[in-house]
Amino acid sequence: MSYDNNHECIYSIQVNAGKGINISARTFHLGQGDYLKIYDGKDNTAQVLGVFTGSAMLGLTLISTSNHLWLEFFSDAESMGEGFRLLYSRVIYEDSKCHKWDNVLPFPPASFSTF
Ligand SMILES: [Ca+2]
Repeated sequence: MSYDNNHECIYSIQVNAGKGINISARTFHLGQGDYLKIYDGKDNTAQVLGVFTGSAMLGLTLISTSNHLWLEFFSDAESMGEGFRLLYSRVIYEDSKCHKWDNVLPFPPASFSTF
C-alpha cells in the first residue's frame, strides 16, 4: 500500500482550549521528494514545528503550544511511500482534505493552496 503521486493533503487538528497536542508517528515512510510539514497553530501562517521526509518523524514526539495543529502533506510526481499513521493526544476535532493536482506543479511548489 502507498499513497498516490501528485497529492496535497491538509489536516487540521484541534483539542480543548488551553491544552497542547502531543503528536508522534506510529508509522512514517515517505518516498523521495515527498514531505509532511507540521505547523504549531490553526493554519499555515503559524510557526513550523518540523518538516519531515523519508522516515524522519519516527521516534519523535512533537508538542504544540496551542490547541491547534495544521499539517500539510505533499507528494510529487514520482516515488511513493507507504505514508504515515500519526497519534495525537486529546483530539476533539479533526478534518482532512486531499486533492490531486490537475496540473503537476514544478517541485517544490511555489506555494500551497488553501481549502
Ligand atoms: Ca515522491
